[in-house]
Amino acid sequence: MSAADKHFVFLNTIYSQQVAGQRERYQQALQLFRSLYGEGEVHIFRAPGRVNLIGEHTDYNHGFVMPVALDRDTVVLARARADSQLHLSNVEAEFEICQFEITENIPLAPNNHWSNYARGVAQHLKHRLSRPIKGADLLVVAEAPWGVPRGAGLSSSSSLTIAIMLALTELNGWTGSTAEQVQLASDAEWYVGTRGGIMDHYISLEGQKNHALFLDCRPVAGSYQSQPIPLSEGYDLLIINSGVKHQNVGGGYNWRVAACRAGVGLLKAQFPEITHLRDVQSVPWEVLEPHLPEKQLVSELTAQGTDLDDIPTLVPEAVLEVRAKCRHVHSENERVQGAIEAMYQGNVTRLGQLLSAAHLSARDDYDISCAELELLQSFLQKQEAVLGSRLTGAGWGGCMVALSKRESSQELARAVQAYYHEATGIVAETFVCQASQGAGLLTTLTV
Ligand code: NG1
Repeated sequence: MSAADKHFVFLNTIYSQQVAGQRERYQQALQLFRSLYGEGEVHIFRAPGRVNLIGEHTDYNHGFVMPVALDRDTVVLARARADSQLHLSNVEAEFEICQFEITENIPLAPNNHWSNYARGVAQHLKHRLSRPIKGADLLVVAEAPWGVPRGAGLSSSSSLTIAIMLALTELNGWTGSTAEQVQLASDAEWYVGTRGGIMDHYISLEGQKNHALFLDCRPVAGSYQSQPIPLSEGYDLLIINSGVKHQNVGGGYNWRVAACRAGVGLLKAQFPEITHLRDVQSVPWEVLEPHLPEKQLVSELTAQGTDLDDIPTLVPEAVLEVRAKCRHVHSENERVQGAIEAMYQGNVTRLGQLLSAAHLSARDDYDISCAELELLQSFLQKQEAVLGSRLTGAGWGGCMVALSKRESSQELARAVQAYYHEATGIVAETFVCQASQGAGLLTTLTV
């Protein structure tokens, strides 16, 4: 083994395939770091994206999810600075270099600038430190084909947020529990504008090789319960990217968060103690339904006491589909519980059925599908090799996940690509999910 190879032994543990390509990726990044920031010590951090097997839009309702960490990731090279500036570069030229001072109140950069994730992390870390913060020189490495595809429902934003958070917290000697780290990252994404949940940050930190993670998103005594569940032998999770990009900073996502909160507000008349939809999970849906209107105006909901003030883009004249949105959350939590049972029993047929049922609920009740995803779903549902399939992630584009027989996955990938290209003119990226380990500091070396 050469001296250079010794630095990269961690690659064999993390990546199951194309290790030589990964080595080249890391080496090129180190060279670029040196040319941007000069010689010296460099820490390398990595945070994976995720595919969510089942449990969509349940996390911010304190419900159940079942994500898998991917081997597609964001890598951040970092060095502490003597001042409190953050200098941010990216291996991809489209992301412009920028720098800012880390204060308690960092202004958002306009037009959804990519640096906002770093700004969010830096500001919220500053709030947590009782001493002056150290700035950093950072280089972000998340280019295709190794990075998490962006806007594809695979949590590219959270993998970026987590990798930057690990860098800044390590350089500043801040050690938090997993729940505290998750909270910091989640606060950072709220700063950017998504009123999201904690699933993506948790799985990015806690993912395990060859496993999905069942996660209960309700905090108990300041931490979360999770359980790794082995992925079924002989079956693959095939990911198909529709190429239709989505963004959560805006109406679609946040209005659904609002509809769920409205449901909680209305159910409080019968169940005064509840704070999230999860708190009525054990109540049969038939009992809940009569208390939830099909549609209600935001102005009426706020007049009745539901707090929706912090939801970006929500206007008083907006109409929220409260009943259908709550029904999805309630039924999806049941499906996740069914999926755990099916996985433990090795009942892939049942697991597949639950995935397909989750898609219908996401499409009809949560209304987060789109024409391109429906084309993919109708094709996948007809394939003998597919046990079940669904849209994954926030929706409105992004990816499908199909549970497929391993011996047929490659053929299926080619067939779905050909069909989709013929129908839409879009070349869909497809890949088999390699469940990877969670985020961390990989190594420290000198360039
Ligand atoms: P994606 O798919 O990466 O946009 C978003 C939220 C999750 C979760 C899912 C839907 C963030 C950072 N991510 O993920 O928390 O709510 O949608 O299940 O808010």
